[in-house]
Amino acid sequence: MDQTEKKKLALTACEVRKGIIEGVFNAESGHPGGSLSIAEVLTYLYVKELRVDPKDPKKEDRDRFVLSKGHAAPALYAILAERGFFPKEDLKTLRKPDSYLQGHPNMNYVPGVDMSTGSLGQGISAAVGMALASKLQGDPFRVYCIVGDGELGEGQVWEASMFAAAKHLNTLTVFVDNNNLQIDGSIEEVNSPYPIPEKFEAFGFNVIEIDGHDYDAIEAAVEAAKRETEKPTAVIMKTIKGKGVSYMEDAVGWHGSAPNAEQYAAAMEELNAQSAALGAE
Ligand SMILES: Cc1ncc(C[n+]2csc(CCOP(=O)(O)OP(=O)(O)O)c2C)c(N)n1
Ligand SMILES: [Mg+2]
Repeated sequence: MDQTEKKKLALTACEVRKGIIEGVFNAESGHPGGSLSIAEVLTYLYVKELRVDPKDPKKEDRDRFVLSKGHAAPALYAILAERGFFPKEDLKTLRKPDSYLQGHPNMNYVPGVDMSTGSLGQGISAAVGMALASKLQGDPFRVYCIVGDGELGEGQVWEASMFAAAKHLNTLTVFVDNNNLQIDGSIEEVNSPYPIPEKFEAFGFNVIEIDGHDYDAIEAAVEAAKRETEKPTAVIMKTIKGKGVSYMEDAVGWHGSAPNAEQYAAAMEELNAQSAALGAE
């Protein structure tokens, strides 16, 4: 990927991060940490890869995306707004009683959302069903799904994975956001899913390990998954929870709490500085 393209993606990821902070600050609640850790992969998918049309969000042969870790909705809303599915201004209505942008994504109200999620473990099962539907129709679309590393503690993830491999669902790519933290501690302390790559391999997946903040690595993984003809692909992404807002990085306390006014100002200042360093006006 050339430097100009990388810069463009990085600028978009900065906008996604600002959208996340804007949302949770105005809501006075929500999940900034696990939203910030997936800004790069979401940006890559929605800017470069997914065949989706904001003017026709339910187009039948569109690629599907399922945010299985549904609490990271602020990140999904921010990239959907960037991509033109709805106005960016609406990000400030996150979690307000009359808003369509609730704390977890609802496919019935939010343009661009393919699956309602929030109960961990269920999204990947829906994604597997979509990939099976695609296969039965001769593979007209691909399916992408993001699961959390804490979410791997849900047995349903492994039932879905076993089935995906058994049915040779090669159009399915599952990204694991391995930020090493879950709701109230490190994933090792709470209920360790390690070693993650070996588990997906044992379940019959094509497994790729990457730095989840590196666009070249994300691109290479997505392309390798598209070349795979037999197996579903699991991309295990090493990431930093809270990435981009220094005081939130790798800090478990920012899983599910909102910044106050002072913290909000500091976060926006930092993100604006990142955009400026990339050459934004
Ligand atoms: C079935 C279910 N159990 C519990 C929760 C509450 N919960 C929300 S987020 C979370 C931790 C998830 O950790 P992880 O998957 O690592 O997410 P990330 O670090 O990416 O935020 C939990 C337990 C839930 N949403 N669904
Ligand atoms: Mg996690």
